[in-house]
Amino acid sequence: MTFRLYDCVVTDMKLHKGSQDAMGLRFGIVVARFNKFVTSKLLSSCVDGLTKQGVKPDDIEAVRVPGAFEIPLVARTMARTKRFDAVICLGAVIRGDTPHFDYISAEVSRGIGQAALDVNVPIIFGVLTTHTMAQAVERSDPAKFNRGGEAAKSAIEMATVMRLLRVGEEALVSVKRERLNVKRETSDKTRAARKRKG
Ligand code: INI
Repeated sequence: MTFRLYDCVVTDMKLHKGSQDAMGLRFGIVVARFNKFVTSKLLSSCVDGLTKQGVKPDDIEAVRVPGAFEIPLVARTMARTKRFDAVICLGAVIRGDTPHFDYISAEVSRGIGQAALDVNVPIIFGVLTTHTMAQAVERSDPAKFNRGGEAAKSAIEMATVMRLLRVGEEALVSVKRERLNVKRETSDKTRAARKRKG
């Protein structure tokens, strides 16, 4: 029996899934300057996470933007170049006394999700949304929650899963092409046979 799952492909009970082997993969990073004390830690642990898994520093490109609100546009633009296997978004939105937090966090999460769907490239949501600065600091700390390192892992897994699915897609296209050719050959033969019969 052969069937497919969306995070992997299962064939005769052999499980193929996304891996952490990142050799040869290319990554784009968009990082917000706002709350730089936090986002710079997210950036360094994200880059560490990628290089530890075999990504060459030359295969990583980072772009700094003013704040989280600006992340989706730049992430989408980077993804559209098709130069990256995944794009990672890093930022820190921290709740204050006004509703500003709600507008920014809603827009950045919606925008990142929409960009990934539009462009068909994994775009990873490594944006912290916290009630306090202390929570943001904890989550960016590589010795604690290490959200930057986690974003790197998610990006590698999604990049390898998408490669698997693309190979599957290409195989499907070539099967369809083959079937079409067989159909054409069959109808050519039938036409030739009819012609011979008169
Ligand atoms: N940007 C952030 O990345 N985090 C925040 O906590 C934040 N707050 O709280 O205001 C923030 N604001 C800036 C915003 O993202 C835009 O850069 C700005 O509004 C210009 O468009």
